[in-house]
Amino acid sequence: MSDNNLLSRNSAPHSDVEDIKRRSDYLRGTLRESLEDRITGSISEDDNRLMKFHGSYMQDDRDVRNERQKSKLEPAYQFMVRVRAPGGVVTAKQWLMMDRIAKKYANGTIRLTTRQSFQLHGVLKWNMKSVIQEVHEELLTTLAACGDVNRNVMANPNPYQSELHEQVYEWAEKLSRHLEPQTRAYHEIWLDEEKVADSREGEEQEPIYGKVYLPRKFKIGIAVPPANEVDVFSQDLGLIAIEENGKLVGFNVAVGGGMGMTHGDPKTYPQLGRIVGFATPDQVVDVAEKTVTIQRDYGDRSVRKHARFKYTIDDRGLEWFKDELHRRLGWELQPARPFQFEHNGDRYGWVKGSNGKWHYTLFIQNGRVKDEDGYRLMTGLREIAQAHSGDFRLTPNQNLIIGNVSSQKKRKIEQLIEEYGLTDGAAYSALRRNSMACVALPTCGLAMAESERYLPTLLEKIETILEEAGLREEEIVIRMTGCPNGCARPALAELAFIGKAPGKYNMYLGGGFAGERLNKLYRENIGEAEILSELRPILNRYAQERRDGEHFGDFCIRAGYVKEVHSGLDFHA
Ligand code: SRM
Ligand code: SF4
Repeated sequence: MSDNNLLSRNSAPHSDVEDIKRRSDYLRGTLRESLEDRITGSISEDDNRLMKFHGSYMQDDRDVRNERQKSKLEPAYQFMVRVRAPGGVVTAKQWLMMDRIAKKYANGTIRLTTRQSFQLHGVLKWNMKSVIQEVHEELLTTLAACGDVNRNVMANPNPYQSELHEQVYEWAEKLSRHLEPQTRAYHEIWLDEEKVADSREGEEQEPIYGKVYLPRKFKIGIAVPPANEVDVFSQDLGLIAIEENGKLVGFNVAVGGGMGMTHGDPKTYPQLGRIVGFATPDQVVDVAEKTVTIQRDYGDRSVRKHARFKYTIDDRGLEWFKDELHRRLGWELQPARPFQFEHNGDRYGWVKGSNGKWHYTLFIQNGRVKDEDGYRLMTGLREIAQAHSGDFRLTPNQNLIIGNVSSQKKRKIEQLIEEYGLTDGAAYSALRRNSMACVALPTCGLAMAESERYLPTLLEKIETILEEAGLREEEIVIRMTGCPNGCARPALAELAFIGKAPGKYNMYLGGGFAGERLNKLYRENIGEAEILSELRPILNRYAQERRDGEHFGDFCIRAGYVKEVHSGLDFHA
């Protein structure tokens, strides 16, 4: 489809970002010039939009913003760099590279994200090129880690079903490669490739995306039942692996999930993906490509808040989508196959995979890898990476698996885990083991409240209530974000806090334990004291009245605290 046709479908005036993309010459803009400008640590706003496609955001340290303003200094500009790893799988050598560049160019910490990628914070403009080159040398990339394209493809790390995981991971990689932007801009700007004159336009130069790329970000995740760590229903395109006798036979296809919303704007809402059928493995790349092109052609290019695929589907209907998909494919999806999810959290400690290798899942509080007094996590992981011949897997819950450890190496890894006191979370409450918090302050420009820096403190206080109620070992999924964009997928948690203002949160209850149901607003704009006084009686009642095996989210609905929500259209109702 030509870009002109594409815009005629979106007859409303398109957003500024669409113009920036169109004028950018396939993501080049004036990024090269902006990076070379030594007068400021920042880049222009237009280039910042394009920078996202290259895997980075310009930020400023919000902790020192006011102080610098008073001293008439420009904000402390710095860049966040996101490194993609399909399915979260990296080699020990790649881990060591991330560790090295985090210390050399960033703030000395590594952030494991909720989509199984790495993030570095605090990189200065002058060091951006070196960072990206060093990432590239180890065969990883920042390209398309952000921006209006397909993002990091998630896949269930599932160590105990190692053979199935291998097969699923292969498809995550294939999808990731197939949907990568084709522009050479990344190679020219960061890797010093010569620009070769290219007269090809639109579909020829970017066969899937065209000149203006997608209306908005696009996300794919693959789950392997009974585990739903990737929160498959939060993805624009969710794939549910179906196996027979340990072999992958295909995927149920779910479309139109997403978490983001804006406080006070009921036209925005989190939504669950809906299953539209089943595809065999060799069909799945085609299904993904056609789904992406449907969103490319029909997604809203005028209002970015309304531009995600979930709104395209909700506005036009699921039947419309299925017809359009089948028309583009030239064949029809088969009926969906049965499956059952049991949880969306990680399983910690050692497990032996079906391939005979060992895997150890470590608890990493909110995904932040750093050295602290008394807990040298970053050094410990560096030592492990130096001794380890298997892989590392970033989990969708911000944790880390030391994967594919041979029986011979297991003792050595165990020794290092012990030496550095690295934890599998067993010493923590089950609530903390099932917790996630987004980055928020001080780096995230959109944060309204603390998240990563605050959740551990709040958890301590909730843990006291849990102890009293005898619920310390009760698995409850809790998530916090600093704003309603939903980066820690809070709308799927049994208990969630979404930032509203400094120290104030909206409190949500009733999400499904396996990520199959949205939660619902319970209390608005409350601070810590109210959070605790609201939560105490609910947890106490849960301890006394819960049925055998009843999860907290289910109980909150049965006990009448909130209504059950199976569609984003009812989220605000
Ligand atoms: Fe996110 C924007 C961090 C996963 C929904 N997200 C941001 C930015 C880049 C802020 C910005 O635009 O200026 C945050 C950078 C903070 C920082 O300082 O590092 C940010 N998002 C993150 C990460 C690092 C959170 C984490 O703690 O791990 C996650 C990186 C994922 C990755 O590796 O690719 C992250 N973001 C998510 C998820 C969860 C997921 O994808 O599974 C969501 C909800 C799912 C979804 O997309 O619907 C999510 N992020 C958003 C949104 C809302 C999008 C929307 O539909 O409205 C924004 C804001 C935007 O795009 O305008 C956003
Ligand atoms: Fe920032 Fe909001 Fe995402 Fe948290 S949820 S990282 S505050 S955009």
